[in-house]
Amino acid sequence: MALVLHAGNTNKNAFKALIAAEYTGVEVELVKNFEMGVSNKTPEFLKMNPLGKVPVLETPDGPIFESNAIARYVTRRKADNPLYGTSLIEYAHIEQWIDFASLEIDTNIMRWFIPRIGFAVYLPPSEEAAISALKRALGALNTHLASNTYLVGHSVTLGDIIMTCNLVLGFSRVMTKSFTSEYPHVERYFWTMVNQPNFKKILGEVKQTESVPPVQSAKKPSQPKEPAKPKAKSEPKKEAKKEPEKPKSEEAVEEEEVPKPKPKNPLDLLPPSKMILDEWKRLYSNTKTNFREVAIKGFWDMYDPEGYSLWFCDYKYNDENTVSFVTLNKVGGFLQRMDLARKYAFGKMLVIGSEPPFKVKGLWLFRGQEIPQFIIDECYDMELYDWKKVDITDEAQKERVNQMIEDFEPFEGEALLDAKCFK
Ligand SMILES: N[C@@H](CCC(=O)N[C@@H](CS)C(=O)NCC(=O)O)C(=O)O
Repeated sequence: MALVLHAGNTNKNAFKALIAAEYTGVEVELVKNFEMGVSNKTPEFLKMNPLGKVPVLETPDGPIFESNAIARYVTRRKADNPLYGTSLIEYAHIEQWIDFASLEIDTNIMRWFIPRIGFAVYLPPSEEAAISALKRALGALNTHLASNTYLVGHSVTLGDIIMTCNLVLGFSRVMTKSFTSEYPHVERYFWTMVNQPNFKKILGEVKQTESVPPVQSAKKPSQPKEPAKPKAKSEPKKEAKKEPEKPKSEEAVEEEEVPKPKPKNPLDLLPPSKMILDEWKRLYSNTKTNFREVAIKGFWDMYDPEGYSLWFCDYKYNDENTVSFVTLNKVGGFLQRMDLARKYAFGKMLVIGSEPPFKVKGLWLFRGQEIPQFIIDECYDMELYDWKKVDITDEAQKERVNQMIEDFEPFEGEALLDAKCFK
C-alpha cells in the first residue's frame, strides 16, 4: 500500500520524498484534497505534527514530520540503495550535503524571500546578511561542483535531491540569472538535475525568475480557516499524485497571493526611443579591445538624450567604508536590489582608493528624464547616494562618464579597488 504524504502539490519540501520515491520505487501518494491552512490544522493532523506544518508522511509505524526525515525514510525503505551511497564515507558526505543544503542554502534563500513577500518583517540589513551568507554558500558549492558532476560519487543521491529542491525555490523566486551567473557550476548542476526524468516528473518545467519580488508590506499571520465542507458526492475526485505545477516556497504563501493584473510600468508608456538599451549592453559586454574607440564611441552614437538620462551618484557615507569586502558587498547588494530596473537601466559603480576609507561613486543610465520613481520606492540604497544629472553639453562631465564606463585608472587621481557593472 502506498505511503500517504500530507502536503499540497506545489510544496518543495514534499518534492524531496516524491523524487526519492521515483528513484527507489517506494510508493508514495499525495493525500487527496489537501487544503493548506485547513487540512493541516485539524485535530487529527495535529496529532501527527503538533506544529501543524507540512509535509507529514503516514507510515504503517506512525507519522513522520520534517521533510528531510521523510525523504530519508522513503530512501531507506529500499535496501542497498544508491541514493544513500555505497560506503560509510559516502553516506557521511551525503548527510553533510543534506545539512549544507538545509542550513546554508535553504535558510538563507528563505531569509531573503519570505520578508519580501510580506510573511516576515523586511529589514534591509537582514536581507543583506542573508544574501551575503547565501553567496558564500553558493561560492563553496560552485567550487565543489567545478570538479564533481554530483554532490557525492558518480550518480544522483539523496543529497542532490534535497539540494535541488531547495535551489528550485531560489531559482524560481529570487535568484535571477544575473545573480546565479557568478556560479556557473551551480547553474550547470541545477539545470542538469531538474531535467533528469525523475525530477522533471515531480517538478514540472522549472523557470528561472526574471526579477526579485518587490517588497510587500508585512501580512498578518493567516487565521486557521473553517474546515472545508465535505464535497458533493457527484464531484469528480482529484488525482492523488498529479504533476505539480510551479514550485512555491510555502503553500500558505501561495494561498494568500491573489494574482492581480500587473500594472504597466510608466516607463513603458514613454515615446519610443531610438536607443535600444540591450544593444548598448551587448556592445559593452562584447567589446574586449579598443574600448574607447568601439564601446564609448558606440555609446554616444546610440545615446538618445530625449529617451534616456545619465546620472552620477556619490555615496553619502564614504567615511564608513573602512573594510574593503564590506564596501564591496554593500555595492554588490545595491546592484542586486536594482534587479527590478534591468529593463530600464545600465550602471557602473566604482569603489575607489587603495586605502580605506573607500569612496563609492557611480554612473547610471535611466530610461526617461528622471530617476524612475519605482526605483526610488523599491530600492532603499538610492537614498544613500547623492544624485546629480549629467549635463552632456559639458565636455568635462562627458569625459567623466567615459572614464566611469571604461573603468579608467587612476580615476580622479586614485586607484580602483573594484568596478561593478549593472547591465
Ligand atoms: N523544516 C520543515 C518546514 C516545514 C514548513 O515550514 N512547512 C510550511 C509549508 S512549506 C508549513 O506547513 N507552514 C504552515 C504553518 O507554519 O502553519 C520541513 O522541512 O518539513
